[in-house]
Amino acid sequence: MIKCEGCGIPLQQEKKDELGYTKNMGSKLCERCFRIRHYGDYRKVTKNNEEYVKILKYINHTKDLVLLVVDLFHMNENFHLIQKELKNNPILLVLTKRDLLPKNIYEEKLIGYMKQFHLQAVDCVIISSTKNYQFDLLMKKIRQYQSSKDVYVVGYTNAGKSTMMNQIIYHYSDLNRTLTTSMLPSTTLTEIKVPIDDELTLIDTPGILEEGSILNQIDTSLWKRVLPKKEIRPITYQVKKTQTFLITGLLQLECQDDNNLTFYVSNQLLIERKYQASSEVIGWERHLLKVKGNQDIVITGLGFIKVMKMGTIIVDTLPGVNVYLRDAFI
Ligand SMILES: Nc1nc2c(ncn2[C@@H]2O[C@H](COP(=O)(O)OP(=O)(O)OP(=O)(O)O)[C@@H](O)[C@H]2O)c(=O)[nH]1
Ligand SMILES: [Mg+2]
Repeated sequence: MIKCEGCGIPLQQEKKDELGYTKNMGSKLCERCFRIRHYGDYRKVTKNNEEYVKILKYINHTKDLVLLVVDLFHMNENFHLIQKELKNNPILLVLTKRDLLPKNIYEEKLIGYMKQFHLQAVDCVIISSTKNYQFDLLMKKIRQYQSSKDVYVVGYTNAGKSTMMNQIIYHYSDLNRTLTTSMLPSTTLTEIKVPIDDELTLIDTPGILEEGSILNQIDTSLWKRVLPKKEIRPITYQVKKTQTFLITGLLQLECQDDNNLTFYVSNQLLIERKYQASSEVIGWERHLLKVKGNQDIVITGLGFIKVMKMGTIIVDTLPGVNVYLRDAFI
């Protein structure tokens, strides 16, 4: 069986509308990967997490080292599934997309933040694939902790697993291939084994789906503005009495007390301030939040807003989007 080099799906020539279709079996890529790479033409694939559980169970049985890749900006804090299924594997935590967070943040603080999840990781490393940051350290740690040749790469969809693997392929192997990456969920479709050298084979996996992300509710044309590509410039507002902040089409936030808010969202989004209370938006969902202070309001897929003081905040956003409070990350 010949597999697509980009996403791992078996190639086929019979069914044009199904995954794996290629006009030419000599080509190394399926049509979907070809179109993502050359035209930025995203074809969404809907996968379910049952398939993913099967993969995790298999990985658990191997007892091999797992690189758990976590996106520092869109951190999904639900690690239950991974913790439950990967009890037998040593886990090396890889916090990626460091380039998106402001430079002046202490990395020890980010690593310390992860402790609350009790992931029992053997170690942790912070990287940026787009800036090729700390890859020598990552490779050193992989070689230090690997228990066999095989090392699995797991995490949520869009975390940056395949992009990280491409950097490793480019800088640490003699291979001339790249995995398909994109801002769309479920880019990688099956496990992809990549022999880096005689001692190391990395195995990329499809990402676990993220429920409650705002990205699931908006058109892919808007994704480019919602997903930051470069370092986020946080924007801070001093709030006196009730004020409302608007990000058109995505979010409305009413702060009812004197407070200090810092928005960590893509700088391609415009934040408007109004010196008045908000009114409910038809068709949106309203979240009433009692903030203790020094907490973040996370809007999954969009970013987070750090709230310094105690107070009441109302968030209106698209239905089905996960909105929650956490201890301040930064
Ligand atoms: N700024 C920044 N973007 C990154 C980095 N790593 C990955 N990305 C972007 O994140 C998006 C997702 O990357 P992928 O490598 O396709 O993610 P994945 O984890 O393989 O996703 P699935 O295959 O769907 O599970 C792409 O738009 C990448 O360009 C990074 O270090 N910094
Ligand atoms: Mg991938």
